[in-house]
Amino acid sequence: MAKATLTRVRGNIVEAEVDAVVNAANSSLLGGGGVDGAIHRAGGPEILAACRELRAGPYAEGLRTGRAVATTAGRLPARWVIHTVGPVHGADADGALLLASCYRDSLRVADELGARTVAFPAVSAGAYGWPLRDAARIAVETVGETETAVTEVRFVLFGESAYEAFAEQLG
Ligand code: AR6
Repeated sequence: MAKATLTRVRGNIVEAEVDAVVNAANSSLLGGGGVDGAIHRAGGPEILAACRELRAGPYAEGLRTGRAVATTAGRLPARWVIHTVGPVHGADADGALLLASCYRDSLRVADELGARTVAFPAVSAGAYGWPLRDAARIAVETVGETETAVTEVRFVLFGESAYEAFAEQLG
């Protein structure tokens, strides 16, 4: 095990040519807006079908905040989607720990899959209201200190301000 190389690009995560893309999902695993909506739209119905199977089986209660689980990536260029549930900003005293856990658990799942390249969005920094600068700091610090067989973690940022926030953390 080693540490991944961290990179960042502007763009739409559904287009990322990586082994696995991470989805900023919600605990229902049944879709939503933002990254989640874009992934299901571009990846097609196979992803939702796989999520429904998870809900019918081991994830009957949904996916807990801070945890991650993988499905097929359907028609996306990636092989897998790793769904993780970020914390809603301000909803939990240990929200920062939960946000760090999203990155750590997603990398654990990536290692189980044998994924070597993984694209992350800025989890929790959209609908869930996490301030971008802090979201970027937690993302970069956590990935930077996690032992993994993943060789590249690519942060795929939609807006200019998200890109700048990650650029500042990555130096
Ligand atoms: N590619 C890359 N980044 C994106 C994309 C995209 N296609 N679309 C949005 N972003 P969000 P959250 C950025 O709201 O805060 C959903 O409804 C966005 O600008 O997707 O974790 C889920 O179902 C922001 O910087 O995720 C949940 O209910 C970041 O990605 C809830 O939203 C995350 O924004 C999760 O909220």
